[in-house]
Amino acid sequence: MQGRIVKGIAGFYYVDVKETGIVECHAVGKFRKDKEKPLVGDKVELEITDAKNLIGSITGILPRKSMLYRPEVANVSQALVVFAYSSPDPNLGLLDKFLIMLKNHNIECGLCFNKNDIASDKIKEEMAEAYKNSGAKIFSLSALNNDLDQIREFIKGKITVLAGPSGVGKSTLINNLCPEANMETGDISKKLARGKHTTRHSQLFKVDEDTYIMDTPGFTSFELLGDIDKDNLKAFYPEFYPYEGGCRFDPCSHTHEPSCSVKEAVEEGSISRIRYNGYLALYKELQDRRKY
Ligand SMILES: Nc1nc2c(ncn2[C@@H]2O[C@H](COP(=O)(O)OP(=O)(O)OP(=O)(O)O)[C@@H](O)[C@H]2O)c(=O)[nH]1
Ligand SMILES: [Mg+2]
Ligand SMILES: [Zn+2]
Repeated sequence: MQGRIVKGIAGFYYVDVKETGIVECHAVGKFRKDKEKPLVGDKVELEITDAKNLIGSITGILPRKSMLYRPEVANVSQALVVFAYSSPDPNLGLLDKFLIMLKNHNIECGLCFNKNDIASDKIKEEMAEAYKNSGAKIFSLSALNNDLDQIREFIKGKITVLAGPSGVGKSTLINNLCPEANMETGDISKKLARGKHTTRHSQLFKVDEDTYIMDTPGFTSFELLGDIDKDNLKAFYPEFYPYEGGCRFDPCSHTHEPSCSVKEAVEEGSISRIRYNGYLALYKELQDRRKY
């Protein structure tokens, strides 16, 4: 029998099995010995030991297709980066870092701007314009609405991890996609007062057969740029690709060099100035990063 681990707490794993529903499992000793640990997202072999109470044990882990370490989760196929148009205002430096980090892990990305019910047309247009060539599929919505067909389409048949800062509406979105999730949501000021995010551990929620979505408190900003170097930062900006090779200098960092085709494209309006300024800021951050 096979299933998908949707949650792991204190040595117990909760495995979603098509035929029976959730089975509570204890990983058997062999995993400890092999230094191999079942993870949320893993597809596993299991045996049911107590059919009445749906208790079983995991006997094997199927090969992983992908692996994320913070949060620790297996087989994520794509991410949905969630930011709000306002309340909280989007921190675009952080947003770009999420896109870069996910691309660096070879994870396909959607970018969801939430709270469009309280957003001005100006900010909606600005964000659509800035991110249209960023490589991410863009969504604009209100997680409070039930009109989430585009998102359902995007996540169908996949494991999607939600990433984004506190208070943008990730748990609200999950609750609407999957009412059984019943995630705690909340006012950001109350959360800040408590010094905690509402979401505390990683868990997969089933939206449909083979379709799971994961909320995570995981990603923190300081580790987001990890092993990325200032000289390969430009590779994370698909907007620049058509202009690569057109600069006077080769290589060109597109920051200060004369006759730079990327800078010219920004002047002409073919590359978003918001994205380009973000690139300059991150480039500087990487340049100034302390070397160990
Ligand atoms: N106006 C408006 N408010 C929203 C929308 N989506 C969520 N909210 C509100 O924003 C607040 C934060 O939402 P959560 O879903 O808890 O945010 P979160 O991203 O899960 O936050 P953490 O768990 O702290 O990371 C709640 O008060 C929600 O009701 C939306 O589309 N429009
Ligand atoms: Mg949450
Ligand atoms: Zn250049």
